[in-house]
Amino acid sequence: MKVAGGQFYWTIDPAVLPAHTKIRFDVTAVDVNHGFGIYDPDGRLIGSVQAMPGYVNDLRLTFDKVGEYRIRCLEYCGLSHHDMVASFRVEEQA
Ligand SMILES: [Cu+2]
Repeated sequence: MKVAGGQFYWTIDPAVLPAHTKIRFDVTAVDVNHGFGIYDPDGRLIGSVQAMPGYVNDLRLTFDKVGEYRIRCLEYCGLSHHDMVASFRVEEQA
């Protein structure tokens, strides 16, 4: 899964991930440091890693709950920091 943080958005690809499978997030930033934080469908923070320009940091997680996961920025990065919200879905594999 490729992740990039920028002022003030996240780009993530793909937007749907398979459940019960180890996922590697390759996380970078296009401008300043951001904090990539993942919240599960119950709103619990389940993982985070720094998003830094010029670096790719990886985070490996396995999702056992299907549903909508939210991404928030955990590092203050400017005026619209709070708008850095994105999401992806976890689904059972066919
Ligand atoms: Cu931020």
